Amino acid sequence: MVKLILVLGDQLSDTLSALRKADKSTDVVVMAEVMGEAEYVPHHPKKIAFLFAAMRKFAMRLEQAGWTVVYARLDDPENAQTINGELLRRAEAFGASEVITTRAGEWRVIKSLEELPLDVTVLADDRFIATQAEFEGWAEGRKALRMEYFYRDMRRKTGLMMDGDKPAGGKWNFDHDNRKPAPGSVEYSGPMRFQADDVTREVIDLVREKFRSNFGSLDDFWFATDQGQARQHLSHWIKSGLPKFGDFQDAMMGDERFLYHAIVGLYINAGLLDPLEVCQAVEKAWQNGDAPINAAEGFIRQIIGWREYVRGIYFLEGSDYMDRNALEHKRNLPALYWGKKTWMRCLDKAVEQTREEAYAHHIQRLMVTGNFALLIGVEPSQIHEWYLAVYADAIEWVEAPNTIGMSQFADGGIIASKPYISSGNYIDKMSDYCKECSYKVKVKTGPDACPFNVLYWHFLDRHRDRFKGNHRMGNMYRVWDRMDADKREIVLADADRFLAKLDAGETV
Ligand code: FAD
Ligand code: DLZ
Ligand code: SF4
Repeated sequence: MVKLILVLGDQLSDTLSALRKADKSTDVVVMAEVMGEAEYVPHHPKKIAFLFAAMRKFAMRLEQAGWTVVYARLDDPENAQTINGELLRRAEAFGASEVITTRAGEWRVIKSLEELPLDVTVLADDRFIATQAEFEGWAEGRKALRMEYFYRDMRRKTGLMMDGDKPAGGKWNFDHDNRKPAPGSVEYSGPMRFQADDVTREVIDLVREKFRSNFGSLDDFWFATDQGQARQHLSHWIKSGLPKFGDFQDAMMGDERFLYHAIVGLYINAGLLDPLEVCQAVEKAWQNGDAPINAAEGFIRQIIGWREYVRGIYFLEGSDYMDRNALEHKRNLPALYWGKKTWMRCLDKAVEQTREEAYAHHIQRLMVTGNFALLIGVEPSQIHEWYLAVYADAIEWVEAPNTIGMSQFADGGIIASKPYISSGNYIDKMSDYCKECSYKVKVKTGPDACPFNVLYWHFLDRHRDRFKGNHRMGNMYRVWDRMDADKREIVLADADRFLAKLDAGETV
């Protein structure tokens, strides 16, 4: 009997468990570009174009390898426009009643597949270092789920940068050598850019036509769209970007959108690159003396540490995770996130590059757009949907823990031991944004003051009951409490005025 093998848009890996389980000679691979997936949040057109082009090329690759693939293009008149609708249509056409798939990376899709009146077998997604059972075993009984300890287990498991049972270089973590402020100039020419081929051009035209009102530019599309290109991009970055990756991992520059970042998240998350393969290539560069230990260790930690850890949390915490709102924040997401003018240069630059590239690096996400949303108290589900929509690497299993947990503290502290908030001082230290900003970062109150400076205290003041006992925040409260009472009043009044202007839709 024919079985349908469902391959989703972020499952473009030759080694996918569903494909391993299938019989090439009898089974049919089902892939579908559907409005249901393209519209549930208003994805950035570059993200949609990337996924559709990569899906089309992966389907061709499977066909060349001898698979029977039925592929629905978005504009096929017969397209049912949902994953389930497409499976039902193909089940009828092939007289099939069984579906094999690899577990989706979003609860929404997992739950929807459960509703199908077909016999659906869901296999584990083993394109990760840790199994879910391993993560749950690690998490069980722990008071705090801190990434650093989980990461050490993943180092031991993979043997990456290990000398026997000891970490290479005698330390697990070389972050002490990282986190340098923005450099004067960047020596790396940035990610490898690919000319759109025929498949990609056709997809771009389609996306331009169907998603013209979505936030985001489709101009100058340069992403890799197949495994071969993604590997070329990786080699290019390892040779030229990796050596300084660690040093400037946290730096931000107005005119350098990529600095030394790898821009591999979208490729790994879609399945074009394997996380272990990526880490092994980085380890090799370090072994050959082509990259320093702080760069190699820092990078590998992001992949086998953070990436694996947030995935574990997403599935451990369950499908209600996206609704968490521990700080009871209710403000609507300001229009500046969708490109409305702002005088705050850090936000203006982060949003501008997001619109143009469907990319911003971690510190821009955490300490600019995330920090601001947290300080002003945006409802977490709204900022979560924004991140899910606007970044090419955003799939919910990785985006939601980063947003709901790490960035917005909406899970009450499962991921972060304290909220990631800062005044303008941190942004000034790590970036070149403030020099040309209309606001003055050194000014603490009044109309010229950097808004982050007053919003920071406003946040601490309104959440005092929750955070005053947090030992990592004691210092902040001591500084606030020592401030002159009149000054405190002025700070809070300035912050309230700023929030009122924001809510009234004025340009801030
Ligand atoms: P690099 O800085 O070069 O890092 C290398 C790789 O490490 C990344 O590609 C990624 O695979 C991994 N990595 C690094 N940090 C994290 C992290 N915190 N969690 C998981 N993996 C990590 N990452 C996503 O892949 N998809 C998302 O939707 C996403 N949303 C985020 C939302 C917020 C609010 C924040 C603060 C972070 C988010 N991240 C997300 C994590 C991180 O910002 C991106 O992985 C990174 O910016 C991708 O760019 P890069 O490939 O150049 O990464
Ligand atoms: C993000 C996305 C988009 C925009 N479009 C599709 C699509 O048309 N077909 C598809 O199979 N997947 C798409 N995806 C990815 C899914 O929405 C979802 O994030 C993942 O399948 C979860 O594993
Ligand atoms: Fe951002 Fe404040 Fe710096 Fe302006 S002064 S760029 S608002 S941190």
